[in-house]
Amino acid sequence: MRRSGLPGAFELAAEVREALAAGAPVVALETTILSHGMPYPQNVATARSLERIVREAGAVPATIAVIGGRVRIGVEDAELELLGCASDILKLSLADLAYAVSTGRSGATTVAATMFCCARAGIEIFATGGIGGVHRGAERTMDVSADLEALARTPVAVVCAGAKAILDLPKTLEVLETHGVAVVGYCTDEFPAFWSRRSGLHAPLRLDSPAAVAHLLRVRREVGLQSGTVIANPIPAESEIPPEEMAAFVEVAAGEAKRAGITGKALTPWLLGRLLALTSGRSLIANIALVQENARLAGEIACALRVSESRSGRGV
Ligand code: PSU
Ligand code: MN
Repeated sequence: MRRSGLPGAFELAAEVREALAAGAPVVALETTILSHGMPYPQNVATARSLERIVREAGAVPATIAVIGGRVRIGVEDAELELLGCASDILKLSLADLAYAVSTGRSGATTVAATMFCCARAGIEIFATGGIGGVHRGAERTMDVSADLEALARTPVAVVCAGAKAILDLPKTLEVLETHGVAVVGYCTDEFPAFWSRRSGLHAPLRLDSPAAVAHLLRVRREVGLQSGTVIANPIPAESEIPPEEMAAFVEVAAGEAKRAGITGKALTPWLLGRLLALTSGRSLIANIALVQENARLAGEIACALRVSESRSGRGV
């Protein structure tokens, strides 16, 4: 991946720049989950814990956001706080990233925008909660997350807990397959459904160790595939909300959203907020547990990738 010629709007934190230059493992973290996916102050505490977990795994965290029109690859601790509680933080997907830069605004990056920034900066692995996908009723609304478009054309690996059950998961998997995205169940044959370990849907591929995932990523790069990889890591069993139970809550929230006319980029945050209330906070506890687990696995994969590279004599 090229790192040279990083656009002027981009700013790498010193630690991230040094790690990338030395070929040390780096894991990117997105910020929409922080600004628009969880309430304050748990969101900021979670964002901090993710950086700590990535470090404990032996990698350097790079939390990505736009601050005052600058695309920051690695933000300051005080900026995590700002992203977590300021009311004017934009939700930035591919359509809005350059707008935030051109107007000098601050915004949190979605999976799609974070992947784009990773590719520009030369970061190969990033951890999040769940990817966006095809929304229920998309045959009417055409609401398909730009995350799928980014996965189609960005060679970055996204470690997630599958896709949220608020989406149409079968259609989401179909679109990923159409676009040549490698979807890997991590230690599972089933595609996980975010708050639940099971979805009833088969995971297209399966791998069982960070080393095996790292090897796949290396081969994908070597053969020149330009699409992304989804590493679907099920939520830890002790934190999950069983699928049957979650389905009832999702049904209620989705019905309410439809009646309230919530559409577009407001829909995902709105549904997450409603589910928080409907589950009496359980959805948030589950969300925090799964994203922490994903940060840990992403750190391990990033380290394994470096080991496999130095063994092959490729280095960076
Ligand atoms: N996962 C979460 N909370 C979130 C999201 C994912 O646990 O808030 C965000 C991600 O940033 C993802 C975005 O990219 O939701 C998808 O939004 P949309 O469906 O509008 O593309
Ligand atoms: Mn959408």
